[in-house]
Amino acid sequence: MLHFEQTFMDFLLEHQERHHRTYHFLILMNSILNAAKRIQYYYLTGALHGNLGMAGSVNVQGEDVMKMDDIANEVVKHYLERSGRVIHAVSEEEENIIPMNVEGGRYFFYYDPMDGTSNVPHNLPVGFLFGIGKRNLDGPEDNHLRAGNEFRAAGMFVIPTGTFTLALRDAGCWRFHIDEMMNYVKPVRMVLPEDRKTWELSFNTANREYYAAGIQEWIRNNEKSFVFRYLGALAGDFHRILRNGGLFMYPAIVNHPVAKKNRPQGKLRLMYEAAVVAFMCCEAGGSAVDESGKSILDIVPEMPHQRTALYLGSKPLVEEIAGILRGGKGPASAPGGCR
Ligand code: AHM
Ligand code: MG
Repeated sequence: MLHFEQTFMDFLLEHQERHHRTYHFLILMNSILNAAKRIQYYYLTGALHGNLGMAGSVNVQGEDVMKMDDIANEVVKHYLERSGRVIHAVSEEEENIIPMNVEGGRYFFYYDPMDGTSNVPHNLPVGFLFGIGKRNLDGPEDNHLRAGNEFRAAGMFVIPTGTFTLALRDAGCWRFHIDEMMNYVKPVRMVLPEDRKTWELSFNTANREYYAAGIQEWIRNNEKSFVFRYLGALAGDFHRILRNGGLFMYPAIVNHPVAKKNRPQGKLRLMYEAAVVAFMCCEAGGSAVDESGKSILDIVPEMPHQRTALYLGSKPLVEEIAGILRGGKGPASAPGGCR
């Protein structure tokens, strides 16, 4: 008996039809899928074609650029431009906002084409993360950088494992797997489990002595209750949390003995890393806050490459952490940190 899984595109067509939406978002998503499949191909064959090394340049973040960073960025830009639907894009790999179809476009696109680059030389999992905002159709558009709570959708591909997770505003968070025809298929709704049995903790333990005192204390008091997992690629680490529940964190570094190694603003980038996973996490029933205990989704970006600390995952844990970070003060945003 032949068995056919529903494809991502069929899933999305049905969703758009049910909600009386236009085809523009479908065209954009088709371009994103094309980009992801091409990145997947370059990454799978990267070791054979010598693409897993350094590019020899430094990016806007002051980090050494890898060949795969450049390849993935070019691929995404190509497909976004071709879609004709993007007003402007923000890429981790480019200092300036990238103008696209400024007059006729409909969406704003924020992306990290190759997240978790320390895994690249090993050909281990990396991510392609993106958030999508939309033009104001009810009045004049000021082209401001969208906060997470203005996103219409956000998603991540874990490459090369062939998984794709997409959250649609007020319509849940869905996971797909790539099949032998390179189609993403078999939608499964992701909801963070309430049962603590599977909950995990995920953070770079090498930094723990440099976190704020309250966070260090929380770790000491709680770590024995959880298993510990850390891949070093946000997409992969969050992928696990979405299924198993728990807490991913990349706290601010505030107690490093070498002052210049402190990162009071955190490490991860707001627009195309933290806000993307926060939006997905909220659609899956979780939440996310920054170092002041404020919802990540409420942070209005002032700069495209702004950084933030990130605490992300199961609501009870994020709430507990947020309470510590707020120093006993009331919630800085909606309970749970979601819309
Ligand atoms: P990148 O975009 O330069 O790869 O950095 C972002 C990554 C995240 O994917 C990951 O969660 C974190 O940085 C890992 O940092 P560290 O190596 O300090 O643990
Ligand atoms: Mg990144």
